[in-house]
Amino acid sequence: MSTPSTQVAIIGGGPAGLLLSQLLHQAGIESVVLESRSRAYVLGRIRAGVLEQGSVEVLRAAGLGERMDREGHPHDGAAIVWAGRHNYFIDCWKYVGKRFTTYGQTNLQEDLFAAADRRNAQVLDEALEVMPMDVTSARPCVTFRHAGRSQRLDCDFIAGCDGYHGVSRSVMPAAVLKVFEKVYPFGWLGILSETPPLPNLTYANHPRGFALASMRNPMLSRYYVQVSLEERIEDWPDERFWEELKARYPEELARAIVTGPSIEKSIAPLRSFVAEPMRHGRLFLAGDAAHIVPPTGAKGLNLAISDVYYLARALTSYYRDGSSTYLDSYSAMALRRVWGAVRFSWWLTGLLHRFPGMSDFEQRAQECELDYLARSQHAQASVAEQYAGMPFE
Ligand code: FAS
Ligand code: PHB
Repeated sequence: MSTPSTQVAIIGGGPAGLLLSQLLHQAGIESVVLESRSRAYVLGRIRAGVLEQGSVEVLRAAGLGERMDREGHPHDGAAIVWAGRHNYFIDCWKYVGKRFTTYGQTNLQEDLFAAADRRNAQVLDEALEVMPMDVTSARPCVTFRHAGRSQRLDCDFIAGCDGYHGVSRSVMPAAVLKVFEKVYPFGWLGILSETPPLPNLTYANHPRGFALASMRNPMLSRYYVQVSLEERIEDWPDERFWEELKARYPEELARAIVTGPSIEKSIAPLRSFVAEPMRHGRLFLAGDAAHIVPPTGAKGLNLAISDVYYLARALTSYYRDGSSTYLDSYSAMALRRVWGAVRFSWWLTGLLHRFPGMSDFEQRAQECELDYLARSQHAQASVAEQYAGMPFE
């Protein structure tokens, strides 16, 4: 039997991998997605909730807008409360004429799977021991085990969409790959509850720690509180979570928080991570395989979407016009946007969280910066344009 081949082998069936497969299909380019987990496992991960306007436009153009437009909720901006009294609004609509949409990553993943099924896409679940090979040659391939058999997939290009713990980065030589990393001394304890959310996404800076009120739909709320890395889920019964969350919001907002049983509860560590370059030969990294941001700026999923938008455009230009211009500029172009989001997420995390060992002076300085943001239209415009998402190149 001849070795199966495709034009683009995609490692990872999360949002980056499946969206890339969808965009390539629209351009008439064949791909095969190799995902190590089951579909149920991928759908069971509760993650992002905010889509920038640029991401919404990419998803609509990819034919993924129908349910998102029906069930997603547009927002002019997000609120920040601090020192128990102020309320400052990151007004994206006022300053940059853009809205963001709250729409859970789980819903997007379901939509991506449904679109893949409609087009009979080649998505191999539970593909194990996936390994990109010969990525600097003209005929790379991917080896893997599936259905008990060792297999090889020949291809023109490999897209490493396999997330932070994936395999793709590992085939880049140490002399080529440079990583930048910062680990934060706290995590986010997040819950989902079938309760009506607050009207606005609301970030809280409080001496007890950061908190965030978000939503998935009018009857599904998503809340987070900053916790130390030593915390364990079993030490956080719902009652303790709700009490701590309310303690971090001003009285009138705390009273408005509707509590209820959690249907999901998890602790996520926070890190900033960037791998450069995002290309090695015919291997291209996209999404969390290349970068991780603390979720404070709601950038992780949006960066995965912008990477994939750039990579799909580059591959389309190569196959349609025979041009390698976008392929050759992919890494530098994607990294410009990545570093902009990484810096903004780092800055907003520093502004809103209580760092262990932080002095009263530093807490006051944080609150002073928030007071400045609340007073300065110029500062507000800068935060709004970064939160809304910078334009694609
Ligand atoms: P993903 O990690 O989603 O997908 C990679 C896929 O590759 C996975 O399905 C994995 O199973 C598969 N894979 C891994 N190794 C493989 C291998 N060797 N072979 C084959 N397949 C392999 N972002 C936000 O914007 N807001 C948030 O609130 C937010 N919360 C988050 C909470 C958590 C706990 C985590 C981990 C991330 C969160 N993120 C958030 C970021 C998240 O949404 C990512 O940015 C997004 O999932 C990126 O998508 P992918 O790049 O596709 O990576
Ligand atoms: C979420 O809804 O999960 C969410 C919203 C905003 C963030 C992070 C997470 O900054």
